[in-house]
Amino acid sequence: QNRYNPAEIEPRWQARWDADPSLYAAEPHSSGKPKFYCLEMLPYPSGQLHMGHVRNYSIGDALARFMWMRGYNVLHPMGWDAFGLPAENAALKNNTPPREWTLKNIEQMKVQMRRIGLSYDWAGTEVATCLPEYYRWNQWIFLKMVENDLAYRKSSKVNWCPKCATVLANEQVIGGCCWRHEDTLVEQRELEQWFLRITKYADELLDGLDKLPGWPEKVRTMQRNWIGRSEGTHVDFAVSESAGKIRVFTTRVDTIFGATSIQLAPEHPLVKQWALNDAALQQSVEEMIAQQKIARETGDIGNIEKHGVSTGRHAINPFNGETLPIWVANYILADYGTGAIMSVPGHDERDFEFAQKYGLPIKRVVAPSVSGTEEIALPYTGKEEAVLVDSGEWTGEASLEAQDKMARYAEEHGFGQKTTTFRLKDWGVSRQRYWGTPIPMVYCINGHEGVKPQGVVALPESALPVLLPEKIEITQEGGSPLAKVPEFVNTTCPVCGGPARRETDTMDTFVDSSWYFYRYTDARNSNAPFDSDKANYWFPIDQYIGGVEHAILHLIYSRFWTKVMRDLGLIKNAEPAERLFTQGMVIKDGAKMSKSKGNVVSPDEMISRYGADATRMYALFAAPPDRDLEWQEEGVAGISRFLARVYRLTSKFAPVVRELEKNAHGDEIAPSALAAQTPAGAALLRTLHQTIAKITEDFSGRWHFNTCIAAIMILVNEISTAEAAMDAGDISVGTIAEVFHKLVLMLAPFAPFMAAELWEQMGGEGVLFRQPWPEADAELARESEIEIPVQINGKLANVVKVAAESDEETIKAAALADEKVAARLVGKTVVKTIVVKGRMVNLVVK
Ligand code: ANZ
Ligand code: ZN
Repeated sequence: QNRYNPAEIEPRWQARWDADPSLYAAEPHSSGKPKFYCLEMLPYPSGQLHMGHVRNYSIGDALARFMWMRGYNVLHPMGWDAFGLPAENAALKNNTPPREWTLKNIEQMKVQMRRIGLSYDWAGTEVATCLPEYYRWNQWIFLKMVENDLAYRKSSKVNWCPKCATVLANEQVIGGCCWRHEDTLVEQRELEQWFLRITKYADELLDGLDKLPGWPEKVRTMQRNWIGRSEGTHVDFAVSESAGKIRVFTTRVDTIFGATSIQLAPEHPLVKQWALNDAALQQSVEEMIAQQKIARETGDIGNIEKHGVSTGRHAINPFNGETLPIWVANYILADYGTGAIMSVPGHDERDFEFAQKYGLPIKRVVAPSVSGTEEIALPYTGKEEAVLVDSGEWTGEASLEAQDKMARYAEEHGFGQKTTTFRLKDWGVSRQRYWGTPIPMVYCINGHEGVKPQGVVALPESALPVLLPEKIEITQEGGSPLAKVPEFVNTTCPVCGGPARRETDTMDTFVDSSWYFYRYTDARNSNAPFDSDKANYWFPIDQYIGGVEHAILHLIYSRFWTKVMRDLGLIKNAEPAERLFTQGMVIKDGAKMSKSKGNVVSPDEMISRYGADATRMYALFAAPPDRDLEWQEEGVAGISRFLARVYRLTSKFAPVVRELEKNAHGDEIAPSALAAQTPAGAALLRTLHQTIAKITEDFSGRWHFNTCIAAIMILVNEISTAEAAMDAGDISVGTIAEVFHKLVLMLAPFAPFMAAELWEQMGGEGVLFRQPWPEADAELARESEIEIPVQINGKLANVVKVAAESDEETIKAAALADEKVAARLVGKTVVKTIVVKGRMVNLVVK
């Protein structure tokens, strides 16, 4: 009857937990306890959990349970990132409506999550972003953004995947192809789109990263690069052949005497104008735009083969009056800086390559010293140590200082000024898809004076939610499916009552995930996205856990959304999450698990074979959580055997513990007094308290759950060894009770089903997961003997054991008495003995 049978234990406990919706519910913020908001990234409801989910959620679950046991008021929510393309694809394939398909998948995955025993407050928090109860607040916030000039419309080039028939964000373009269709080249299209003005927050988004020490450095670096703040100078060059001028952006105005041409992006407005009556130019420019368009649109121009064409026009360098030819070049990006540069081949790699190819002059204007005659190969790109040469009145100035002075000079003379440029662009949120949040705007046929842009009218709040129509035909061909639903499209203008058309694009699904964690704090609110008091109590998130693949977009959009909501007065915090943890991938046979590689291990199968406890414990044990985890079924089997051992031992002694508990009338069992211990009992208690100390520290520090579990294994080994002594009455009943009690408490975050079962068998009162976490007793944990390395002339000779409290003399005596040490000392004289108490002995000999 002491046989471990997870197939019996786990469903039984799951049913009991399901029957009590308050089990994992957060307490109201008046509870007086410190709060802990433990958040895992919400999944897309594909229908099946994968091992990456299991790992992510096992980490969060262990942490949430630990924090409950540490006395925190824990918010541990879960929801569904439920809009998106796969639902439409499924509709095409199986003829199931997206809503039905999505909700069915959610139910399926919820069953899986319950089976794993995850401690979510389903009743209080569950959110599915595809339901109007949620997406109406996307619309509501969108309207606030329109009101505050944070959402606007503009015509722009978009990445277009012909297979998805939709616009892709730049990050969804990988190597020029669609992220979902690795074999499909992305095209460019010009469309009217809605944009969110994330660039307004560029500085704050960047500077805020310095104040997030709880985020991994690599994530912060990725975000810094993504925002890409660049300090430089604008300089205006007059065009010789016309009245116009060309503004360039440069970070090296100090090199301006070395400019030998001006280079324009092929999309530059002047190029368009000149190409109108220059067929040859038109032709070359079109080719340039077509050829490297993807690399150029995504800014990925580092390695493209450089091409250019002369416009036959010229510009005047305002610093020295020199005349420079104006070219068009494919390595100049249209939407970075001003889309125009001064080309300095002597000091810039890309310009050098270009100048060599087209025979443009290459000049040296900075050098490591004033003499400027060093045989330093061009392009020379140094600047900290560089000095200007051949630069008129600026010759001899240090580069960095010259940048300042020359920018000021340009400003004084009205042809330039210091400026800051960002790589970050405004967030295009329009998608030509059905399964997303309708954008709450209409286009009125009456122009509406004063409404800008003309005829674009925001719906009033009272018109929300704009519901997605249920009856819809999804077809392969492109364009917005909603545009083909007249009942949806045709509406009346809220301003004049005249006929109007609804916006038929829907919002990017990154909108949904930008603020879902605020909704969790008040998920059933039907009057507001959430109550500010509740959000202010729970925020910032204490620990956010998820995949590093979300390091850039999701996390930047979430940070942006937080700042917008703060400025709208909805919340007080400036950042969503205090700490972020990115777990490693789950791999099999050395590769990421994926259907295409055929190396997917299904969580359900593992659970059926070994139980949920063994599966999740393995996911935590097999690697440190931030590293990749190589899934090995033998490893799960090993954990399952380990759990079986724990089960057998604990069950066996449970009646003893229970009896004692009964006699103690619910009082705590008397703490173990060392004096009353036999050596066997003392040794067991020592390991127990060392284990408690180690796990408590690992939980609060770096989450090395793998070493936590290893420590529990050592403890269980020790218990096994002591089994005979326990049987023989050589270890007191009180000690036995303490050991098993605390063992089960420590197992609770990792193997909750088995821990709950054993807790009950031992007669434990109340809910296991609300019991106080055991405290390590330093006195009990202290080793009675310690090992001291003995060195002779700095080289290790042997390790000796001494009583933990030994003084220097005793340690020295023990070292000299050691056989190996003594043997090495034969015929030598000890001239000096250095004893570092509790650490080591060094004998200096001649
Ligand atoms: C002249 C120069 C001389 C430059 C030199 C660099 C070194 P970051 O740091 O990335 O901001 N540039 C400016 N706009 C560009 C565009 N739209 N497409 C391609 N290149 C562009 O780089 C700024 C530098 O990148 C600018 O400074 C400009 O080249 C180039 F020795 O101006 B530099
Ligand atoms: Zn109108």
